[in-house]
Amino acid sequence: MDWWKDTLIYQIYPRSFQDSNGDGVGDIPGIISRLDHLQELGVGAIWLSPVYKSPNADNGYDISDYREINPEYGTMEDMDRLIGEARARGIRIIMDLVINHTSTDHYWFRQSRDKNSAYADYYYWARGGADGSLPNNWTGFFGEDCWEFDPQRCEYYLHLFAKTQADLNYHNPEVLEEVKDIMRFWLRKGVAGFRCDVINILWKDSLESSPKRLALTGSEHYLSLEGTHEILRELRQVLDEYDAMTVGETVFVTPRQARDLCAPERNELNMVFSFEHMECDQYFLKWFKRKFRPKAFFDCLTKWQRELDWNAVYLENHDQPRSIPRFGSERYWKESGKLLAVLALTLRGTPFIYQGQEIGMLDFDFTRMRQLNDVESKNVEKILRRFHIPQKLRWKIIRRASRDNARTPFQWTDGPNGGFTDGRPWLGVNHNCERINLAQQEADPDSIWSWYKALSALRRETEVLRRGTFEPLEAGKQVFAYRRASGEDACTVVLNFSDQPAEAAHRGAVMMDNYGRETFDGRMQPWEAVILRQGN
Ligand code: TEU
Ligand code: CA
Repeated sequence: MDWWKDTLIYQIYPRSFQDSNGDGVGDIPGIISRLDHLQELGVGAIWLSPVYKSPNADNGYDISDYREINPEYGTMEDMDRLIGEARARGIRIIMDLVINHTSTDHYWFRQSRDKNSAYADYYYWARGGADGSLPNNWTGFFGEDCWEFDPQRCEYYLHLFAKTQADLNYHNPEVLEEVKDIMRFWLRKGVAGFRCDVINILWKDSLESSPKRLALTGSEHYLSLEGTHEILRELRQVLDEYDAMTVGETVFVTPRQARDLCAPERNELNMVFSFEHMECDQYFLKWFKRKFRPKAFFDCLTKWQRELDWNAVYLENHDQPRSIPRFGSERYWKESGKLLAVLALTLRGTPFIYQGQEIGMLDFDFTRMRQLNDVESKNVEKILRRFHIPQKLRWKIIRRASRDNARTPFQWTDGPNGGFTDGRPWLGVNHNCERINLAQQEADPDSIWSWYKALSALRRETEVLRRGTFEPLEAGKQVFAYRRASGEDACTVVLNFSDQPAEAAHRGAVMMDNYGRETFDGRMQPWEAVILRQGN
């Protein structure tokens, strides 16, 4: 029960983790060959970004068959072997469940193009206006119209993401039954649960136009509605047959909505990925970056820590730029990488580490749009062009916020392509792999990797760091301090988010300090992070 509360979860983006056959694309045999790396880190579960059959318009988030493995990644035998090999190392597998939409290549969608087929109502189909207008005025997540005309059916279908990601219609009860079958299929194979993609937007209450004219027009018709809660409670029954866990990716949730989605007594999700702390460096949309303000970040984290009893804790994933240049400092790469590790592993909740975070990987070093792959970045660049934004500014915007920042291949060695592939990588390897790579950090007891290992071990051995309460102590311009307590036991964490030294009011015996300090008198170096036994 609640095994996921004591576990460190590691996210793998399979395309970029490890290639095993020289085709430049990461694959399942590649993952198997690196399981020892994860075991050393003390990972208890892997969240695998989608490996299902997919035409890859959105790198697997557009699924064309939920019961098949994308041949680029391997076979179902490889997948079964991965589950077994991971289990042998005490590592569970969590699959990505993408059920808001399917690829338009999916059999259901192809059938759905025929109004008389059994699949006719699997998606949201609607007629446009007589004047040639779209069925409604909603806008999509990837910056384009969210309706596409299908010449065969002579109607439009709804797609809140890319054109080839058609939204499933949960008003049709058969869709939910299909999803339950898919879940059983994977649970029977021995997976431990699911990360549920954009799970709080499943239920659309109507397709009416919206009077709001902001970005995401129409979202009041699908964000965290009661219909979604009902679906989640039904899915929970399947999950309970297998004691499985779920973490929901929930866009635009407030703490209150998050609580309704994951309060244990409501039997929906176990935890959610919320986004608010990822928005401290933007105005309204992620494309409009502002300077990172540590204080706003601390306050936001504190709010979420207090309002939810338990939640997923993350600083990186495949949709977000890397955390060091964003919340830390490239100048103090190692120090701030270690500080962010402390933050991620000592807040209350289940920590999710994204591949490469444990060696301090940085954003891509591309110089041209052509080097990018992500559908979202390409769409947005097109829009910026349409608005006559000059090339230099377009590039600046894309470069800072593109999802490809975190999708460059894992840097294993300082060799060709960072040891990721013998062939031509599907997305460029960062040239800094000469400096930032696992092999080098394995040999260095003072590396970010060694620090992650030590922290992970400390967390495993220290109950209060896993299960203790969270009490905020200080959230200033640069210092963030909090206490974790449980019965007689307590730890205090003090973090200096700055290139400048700081003074903190906390004292205590040092458990870990990224400057190797053994006693702590409150004076802090740039990006110093310290965990104190007891303390206040
Ligand atoms: O992401 C949902 C989502 O809304 C954002 O995180 C999105 O990726 C983007 O950053 C908005 O600017 C999930 C997946 O994590 C993402 O990779 C998929 O592309 C998306 O759903 C569609 O399945
Ligand atoms: Ca491969």
